[in-house]
Amino acid sequence: MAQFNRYIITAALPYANGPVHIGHLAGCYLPADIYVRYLRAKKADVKFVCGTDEHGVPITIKAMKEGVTPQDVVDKYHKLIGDSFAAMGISFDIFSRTSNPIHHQTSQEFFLKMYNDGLFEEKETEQYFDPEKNVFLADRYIIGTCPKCGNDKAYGDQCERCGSSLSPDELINPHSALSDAVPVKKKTKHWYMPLQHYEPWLKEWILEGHKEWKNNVYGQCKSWLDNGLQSRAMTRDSNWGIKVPLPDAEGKVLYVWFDAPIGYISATKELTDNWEDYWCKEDTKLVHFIGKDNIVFHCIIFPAMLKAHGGFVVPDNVPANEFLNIEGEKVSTSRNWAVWVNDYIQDFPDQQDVLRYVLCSTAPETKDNDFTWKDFQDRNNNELVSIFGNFVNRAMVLMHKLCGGKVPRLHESFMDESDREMLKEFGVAKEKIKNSLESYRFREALAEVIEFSRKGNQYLQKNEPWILASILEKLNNNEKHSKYPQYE
Ligand code: B3M
Ligand code: ZN
Repeated sequence: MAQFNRYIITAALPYANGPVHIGHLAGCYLPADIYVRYLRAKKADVKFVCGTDEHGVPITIKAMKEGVTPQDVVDKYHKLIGDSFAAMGISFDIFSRTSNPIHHQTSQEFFLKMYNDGLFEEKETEQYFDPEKNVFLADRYIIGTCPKCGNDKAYGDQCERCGSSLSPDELINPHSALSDAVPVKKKTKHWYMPLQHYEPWLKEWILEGHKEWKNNVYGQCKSWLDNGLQSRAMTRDSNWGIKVPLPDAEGKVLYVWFDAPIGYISATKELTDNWEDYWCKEDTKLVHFIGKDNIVFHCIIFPAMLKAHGGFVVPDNVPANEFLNIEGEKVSTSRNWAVWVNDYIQDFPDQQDVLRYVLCSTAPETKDNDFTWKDFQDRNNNELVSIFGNFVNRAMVLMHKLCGGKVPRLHESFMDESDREMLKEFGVAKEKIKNSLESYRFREALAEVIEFSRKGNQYLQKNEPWILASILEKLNNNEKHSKYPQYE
């Protein structure tokens, strides 16, 4: 096992086109935050980076729907999302944004290095084009009737009513979402990354070298690699994004999945001058926390980019979670079926820990899981308050009554069998919690905390130190605890 001397922990950059919901928290941000807090508690050298992903089609679609500029959209949601995370105690060292100049520069340099090393293929293909607006259309911008279910508002990549994935050719009556014009095909040039060249390395690195990755992550990687990788365009036709830094590239921007993960590097640059320690030294542990829909980008495409560019570490782990459903149904932005974090904070101010507790204990770590308000209530009342809260509260109150508010020194001579047993349990629980956290099993770690609290409550119940506390209180009304062994 490699020895790591510092950590760079990333959490997926949310698109700045809408608020975040509790599924995002449970899937990615909360586990990342717990892991980072654990590392900080161990006094590890760690940087925790995130920020908003402000390019790509999702942003421009949102702007179009709302009749505002993409810049308006990203400004609004960068603030809203950042505030939500801050209110929920997600303790990033930096929450940056991919519209920052330092990110544009970092991404362009990354692209240029790969370009100059001859790592792209230049290819001309036919793409859909809006003859009225004079722009190329991403598949999402083409609307028509779904051949499967008849929905007349299906997108060129997917029908949101029946869930079929589509290509623009399959749509009946295709038209541009920008102008209603019928799209035509037009030639356009792009820069492709031949991912197949990195296949042998990826197979060796992941399939042989990282068998410890979570089953859902390893399985997806294996299926991508078994199916064979292909060249993938790393540029797009758009006027929103990071300009392709080449002379003959008017109207071309970097593919959002090319620039967004580089955002982790740019954010680290923005955070600290010694950013290279975190990205280029072999004894750094890089961990990407993400949701399952981002696996291929973080396990295959971005590592291939890092490898191609050279000089960077690659992730040691990518602990992706599955999805959290709400009351038995999949989250849907279009149907507004979600618990939005900003709404929760408004409705339950000062109740962040309850939500953190519930989301951690029901996190979709190995399969999709369900969030219900009934379960939220039960877990709060029956676990967080009555077991953990009760234990901590009793311990604190007793410490104040019996030990003058200080953690007492251990006096071997006052200990009986049950004390020794409890101390042993404490050591065992600590070891278990540590192991669970280090293998990204946060539910298991939390369950162990509750189990230990349960035992702690039983121990207190049996020993009834509050009886002693009340006797002492009566005896020492004025004279402070002087007859009782003093603790330092
Ligand atoms: N913005 C997708 C998402 O929010 C994308 C993640 C980027 S991580 C580099 O799910
Ligand atoms: Zn359909």
